[in-house]
Parts: sequence; structure tokens; C-alpha cells
Amino acid sequence: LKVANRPMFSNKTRAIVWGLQSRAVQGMLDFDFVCSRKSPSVAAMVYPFVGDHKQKFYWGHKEIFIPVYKNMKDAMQRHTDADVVINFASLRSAEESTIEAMEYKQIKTIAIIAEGIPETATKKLIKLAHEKGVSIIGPATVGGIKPGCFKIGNTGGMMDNILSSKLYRPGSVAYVSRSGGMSNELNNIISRTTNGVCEGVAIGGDRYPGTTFMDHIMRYEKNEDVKMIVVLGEVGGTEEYNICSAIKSGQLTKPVVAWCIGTCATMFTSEVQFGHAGACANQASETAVAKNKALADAGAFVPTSFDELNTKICEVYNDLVDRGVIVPQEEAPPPTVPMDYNWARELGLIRKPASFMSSISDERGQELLYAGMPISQVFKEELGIGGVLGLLWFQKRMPSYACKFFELCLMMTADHGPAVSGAHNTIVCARAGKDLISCLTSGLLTIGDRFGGALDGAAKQFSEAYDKGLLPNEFVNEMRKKHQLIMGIGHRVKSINNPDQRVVILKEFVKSNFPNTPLLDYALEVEKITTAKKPNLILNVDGFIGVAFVDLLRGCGSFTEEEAKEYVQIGALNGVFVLGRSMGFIGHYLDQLRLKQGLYRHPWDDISYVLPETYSS
Ligand code: Q5B
Repeated sequence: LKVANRPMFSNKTRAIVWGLQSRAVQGMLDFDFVCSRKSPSVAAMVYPFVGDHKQKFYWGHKEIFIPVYKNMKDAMQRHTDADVVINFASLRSAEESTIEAMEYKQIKTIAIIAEGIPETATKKLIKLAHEKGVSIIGPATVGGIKPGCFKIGNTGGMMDNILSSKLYRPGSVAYVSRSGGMSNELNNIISRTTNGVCEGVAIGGDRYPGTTFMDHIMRYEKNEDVKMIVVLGEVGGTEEYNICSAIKSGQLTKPVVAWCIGTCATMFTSEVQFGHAGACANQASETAVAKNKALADAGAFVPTSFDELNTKICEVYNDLVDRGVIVPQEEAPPPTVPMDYNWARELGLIRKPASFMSSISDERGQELLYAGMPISQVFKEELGIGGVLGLLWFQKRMPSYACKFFELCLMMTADHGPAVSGAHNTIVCARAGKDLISCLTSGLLTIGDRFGGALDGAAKQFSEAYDKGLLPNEFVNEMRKKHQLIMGIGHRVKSINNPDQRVVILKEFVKSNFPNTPLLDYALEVEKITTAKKPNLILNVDGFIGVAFVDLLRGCGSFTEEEAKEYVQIGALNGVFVLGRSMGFIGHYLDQLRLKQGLYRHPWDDISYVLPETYSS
């Protein structure tokens, strides 16, 4: 027998977990807490890919730290009380890490979780474990559980399952199975039909498990707390015949309820491979039907079908109670383990007002959504930059002429030479050795009423005057009386005699595509008055985009009047200039670096120093 004649787990068992399996570790700690263990069952974690550090976990309501070591040696040396390794290494590294764990005499049990480990590697591990007196549970298993004492990794599932199967306190029934799913089924059945599970091990679904059914059954035979044994086997392998022999020889005296699943395999004309690697009958004796018959013949309690397993377990249990072998204890409520916030939310048990609200995009699902539209559709329908801007800024699928208008505006505002305020700032910043983002933002910070940031102001002033029914000249006079500049009017270099081609192109587009342009028409009337005073007081690029945008918002049918007003109030229109000109500023930054321009210092002769006169003493 590979398993020593000793209890494998107690309420003092401490484990070292190989792998950064935070969820599994938290599950173990929650189990410990609900079992009223005095100290956590996880002593440390080992993870060779990051340096030594600590990870935070909950112990009931409290937060605790569990150390993570890069080297297994350090974990072993610092936690000499740990005698179990739970190995979450992948199928590629499980062999190496298990061999390393076996080098430490303190380790008595190793659970190997990985599936798909080559059989030759498993055989090598089994041989080594046998030589070293180490018990291996697995591979290809969740592990095992000892209610009130210890659970391996994810065995037993989540806390609601552990509570409903009463795994927080020991019962009188021990079981063996192949896998986590089968164990969960048994946890459930046993908790409903008896006083509960005393211990359960899933030996793993591979053809060569590290420890066998019999290894654990014989431990159960020797454990006084175990009064009956349940075996849930499956098609494939001959493990169950060893149980038959043990019953017949009198080596195994405790009542055994057994069932091998996979009886339907005999109904197929060809051989059937079930989910587990070992779940395939290579000869008639390996079928579930043959093994169930052999178990029944040997004296095990074998139901007629899996559906009858609970009844059979119940019958055997009741008999033990009637004979006084089992004395059911009064139930004591377990301590409350706080529910994990995310889980409680998933179950709909709690609600909390969100700190943030967002309505433009959603990256949580399988596909990124822009205003509810999957990104694949954005591409399929060729919405372009203008369409994306419509979705992200206005949450609307805008008509194609509107999308085109957005794109034209971005193209027209993309740059206007190195001399304008923003480009100048960007250039000076680049020449001072700053990075792209600093240079870009230094340029963007110049955008305001005078330079590039007059779009919203123009939209507001012109639409208020127009809505009030002011005639263009009344508007101009009113603004003059108030000593206010009209936003969107005037340009440093462009004038009626040197028209801004950007505005010319935009005007042509807007006039031939927009359903109506009342505010633009109004602004053009204002321009006639201002340019009559001074030829540079034209409707500039900011002013043009501002008023045309209002016509679009009001006329395209996608917005209410309120919405149209709100977008101007909240500064959406200046966003067009900011976005467009960012292209130019980035260009200027790259240009300066490409041209290897050194630090800029403004020449003295271009500065008029107008300091107060020096005082003579
Ligand atoms: N006067 C743009 O001024 C500028 C008047 C006005 C009534 C007005 C000025 C202004 C409003 C803000 C605006 C966007 C500062 C401009 C842009 C992007 C750009 C830039 C580029 C690019 C130019 C001379 C006389 C004075 C003033 C009167 C001037 N503006 N009256 N309403 N709006 N506009 N900004 O040439 O009697 O002589 O005292 O603030 O729309 O930024 O390329 O450079 O793409 O990068 O310096 O196109 O118009 O004129 O201040 O010397 O004034 O005109 O009261 O009258 P100027 P000033 P008076 S587009």
C-alpha cells in the first residue's frame, strides 16, 4: 500500500500551494474559517515566475497575508509545519515541481491537479513517491476534503455548496471517487441521506492514479470515525476488483456502498471513451456492469442504478444508526463566512450605487460596443471616423452627410502652419526636449476664445441672437455696446480679400448637403456687416463650424432642441478643433525631432524690455 497507516489530514494540516491560485487559496481559507479552524491551512504559496512577496486574503472578516516564494526551498524552510503540497502546476511543469516537492522530507502528501500529464511521467512520480513514503492524490483531480479539517484547493466547490452539503463538520461516511464532479455529487447525496461526509478523496481520472481507491479505503477502514464507505467508480480499470477481494478476505469490514457509472457503455456497439482518460473498458471485466456485479457478489451494497444510490446509502446508514454504530449529533450552526462581493452581486443578493456612470462604450462583453454598436458592425458598415465620432460623442448613428461633415471639419482644422499659437507652443516644447504628450498638451492648452476655441462661443452667441429675432445689424450693435467680441468673427491673416479656402470648401459642402442652414445664413449676413467695417472680420473657420454645427444639430432630426442646446453648452463643438488640431500638433512635434532642432531661445531683439526705471539710491 502506498498510503501510510496515518491520517492524511487533520484540523492542523498546513499546505504549501504551488501556483498563484488565489481563488483556490481563498476557498481553502473560507473552508478553514467555516470549519472553525484555529489557523489557516495554507502556509505559503510557491511561484517561480515572480519574486518573493505577500498576497492578501480574507480570514473571515479580517485581511491576512500569505507569503509567496520564488523558490520552493525557502517555502519549505520557513514553513516546516507544512506536510502537504497542492500542486497547481500545468501538465508541462507538474512532474518537475512534484519531484522537487518530494525532496523535502516534511512533505507527506502531494495533490496534483493538472490533467494530461503523460502516463510515463505519472508512473515515474508514483515510483518515487512509493520510495519516499509520499502519498500522491491525482493527477487530474480536484483533490479531496476532510470536513472540519482540510480541503484541497477547489474541492467541494463554493461556499454555498460547502454549507448545503454540511462539509464544515465531520460525519461518519467516507468516500472515494474519480473526479471533482463525482465528489460533488457524493457530497450532496451523503449530506442528504446520512449525518455527513467524514472524508472524501477523488483519486483522479487518469489510468494511473497516484493513490488508488484501496489506498484510501484501507485508511478509512482504520479510521474509527468512519462508519461506512461509499465508492463511486466508473467504467475502465480494475481497481474495484481489489475492493471485492478485500471484502471477501475480511480485510475490509466496514459496510461499502458502491456503484460504477458508465453502465450505458454496454449499449453501444463499439468501445466508448468517457470524459476521463482512464474511463474506457479495454476488456469485458473493465465494464461498469461487470464491476457492479462483482462488487455485489463480494458483499458490497450495490444499487440497481445510479438513481438508487442515495436510497442504498440511506438504508445502510439507517441500519448503522439502528444498531447504535452511528449516533447522530446535534447540529451546531457554522460561523458565518462573509460572501465574496462579486459572487453576492452575481447572485443578485446585494446592490450598490455605482461610483461611475458611463454610456458611450462597453468593453466587458465578447465584443467592444460603441454606443451599443459592435465594433465589427462599425467596420462592416464603414462608418469611418465621422461615424465613430457620432457614436462616441452623441451616441447617435448620424446620417452619412453628417459623418462626412465631421470628417471634413477634422481635416480642415488639422493644421494651419507653424506660426499659430498652439503649433508654436508645441514646437518650443519639443525643442526643449519634452516628450510627445507634453508637447501635444502644451499646444492644446493654447486653444481658447482667441485661438481655435471659439466654436461653442460662436454657436451660442449667433443662435441666441437668431432665436431672439435680432436682425444681424442689431446683433453686431448690441455686441459692440456690450464691448464684446463676436466669437467666430475675425482672423489675423485671412480677410474678405484673402478668403480662407477651408471655409470656402466647408460652405460648399454644407450648402449642398444640409437640409437647411438658417443659422449659417444669419452668420453670413453678420459677416457682411463686420467685413464692411474691416476686411479681416470674416466668419472664420471656428465661427463657420460653430454655426453650421448648430444647423446640423437642429436640422438632422436626430436631436431634440434641448439636446442641441446642451451640446453647445457643454463645449462639444470646440472638441472638433481640439481633435483635428491634435493631428497637426503631433506632426509639428515629430517634425522638430526629425529636423533635430535644438533648444529654442527667443532673440532679445524681438523682446521689448519695459521694466520700471531703476531707482538711484
Ligand atoms: N474686432 C481672431 O483679431 C482675432 C472682432 C472685432 C467684433 C470680433 C479676433 C477675435 C473672436 C475670436 C475668434 C478664432 C483674435 C479665430 C483661429 C484658428 C486659426 C488661427 C490662425 C487656425 C483676430 C481689430 C479691430 C478692433 C476689434 C475688432 C476684432 N475681432 N469686433 N468682433 N470678433 N475674434 N477666434 O486681427 O475698432 O480697431 O478697436 O478675437 O473667433 O483661431 O490661422 O491664425 O486655424 O489656426 O488681432 O484660423 O478677431 O484684431 O484684436 O486687433 O481687432 O477689429 O475690436 O476694433 P485681430 P484686433 P477697433 S480663428
